[in-house]
Amino acid sequence: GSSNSSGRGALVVLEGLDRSGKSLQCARLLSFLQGKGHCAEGWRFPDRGTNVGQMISAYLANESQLDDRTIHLLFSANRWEKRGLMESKLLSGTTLVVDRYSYSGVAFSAAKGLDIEWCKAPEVGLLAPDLVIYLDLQPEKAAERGGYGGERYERIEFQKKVAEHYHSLRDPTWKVVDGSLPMETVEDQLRELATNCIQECNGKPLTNLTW
Ligand code: Z5A
Ligand code: MG
Repeated sequence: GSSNSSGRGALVVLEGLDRSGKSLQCARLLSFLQGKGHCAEGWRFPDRGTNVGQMISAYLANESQLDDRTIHLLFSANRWEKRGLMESKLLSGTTLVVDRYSYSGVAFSAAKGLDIEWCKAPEVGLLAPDLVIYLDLQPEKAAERGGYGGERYERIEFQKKVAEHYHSLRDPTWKVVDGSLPMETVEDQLRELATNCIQECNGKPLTNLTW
């Protein structure tokens, strides 16, 4: 798309349980923004394209075993290795629509029983999102959608624990959208949230996650 008239791009993050509709809505939001002439890219974490990402991918597919803290730090390292590129894209005016971020990192590892403060620590200093959209969906309803695949965390009992941890991470700046609504309704809400965010973050400096 064309470059934004002035200022930096927005860091927009979608979070939510498995099957809550993140990937679908990221793709739809991205094409909406590009259609409106915004310079925007779709990103996702884990980014399976790097060496670290390939280790994560093998772990998720149950092709390798890693200690809980080790895989936690790899997920974090996968964001750190992309931090510089994210920053330069944002500063040059590109809006990033990101499918999962640090909140997934903390919620999933804490659901395994790791101390939540320990889980947050390696995320400190990564770029802070301008907007976090949480697609809220009951784990039972999520499980009804298309069925889980064979990846490591795709079990309902585990997803319930993840939901509890997401809940404790929520702060008043998060925009919670009912993920059980029809796709088009969710899509409309995301369009409005993202459009407002892009306008508002114009002129605001980029900040880091502090927790
Ligand atoms: N993980 C971690 O542990 N630590 C980290 O730091 C990070 C991630 C970043 C892989 O992530 C795993 O990594 C994930 C968290 C962990 N583990 N789990 N479980 P991933 O992003 O690669 O996971 P994914 O499998 O690609 O995506 P997903 O989360 O499972 O799904 P989604 O993207 O939220 O949903 P979707 O694919 O858009 O939609 C799912 C289905 O629902 C699909 O058939 C849609 O057509 C349907 N759908 C979507 N919206 C609706 C509505 N509104 N109504 C009805 N049906 C709908
Ligand atoms: Mg997805």
